[in-house]
Amino acid sequence: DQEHPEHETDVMTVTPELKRPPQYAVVLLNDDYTPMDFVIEILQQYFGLDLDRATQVMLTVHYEGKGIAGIYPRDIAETKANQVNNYARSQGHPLLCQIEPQE
Ligand code: NFA
Repeated sequence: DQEHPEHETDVMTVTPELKRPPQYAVVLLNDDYTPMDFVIEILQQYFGLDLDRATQVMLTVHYEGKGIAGIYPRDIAETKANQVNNYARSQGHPLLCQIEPQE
């Protein structure tokens, strides 16, 4: 191992991936009809953002077309996206939530 010092580095880079599952971004998509206040409430209630951060993310979605509400393991990301889509539909809003694998 004197001749192969990269083996130590391999251990340090591989081990953390065993502890942390693949991460997925829960992404909100812009539309022309969902009220801004409704999106802010979603971000606070489902993703634990405070009012200032929820407002920032809502405005990013509004002006850039999409924005990340939170990052989670796949099962949690899927559940949150489904809950948001179901709740938005139940309130008569077209807001869409999707998940994207994180690089
Ligand atoms: N674009 C929506 C509006 O002008 C607001 C909105 C923001 C919708 C973020 C969806 C997501 N009322």
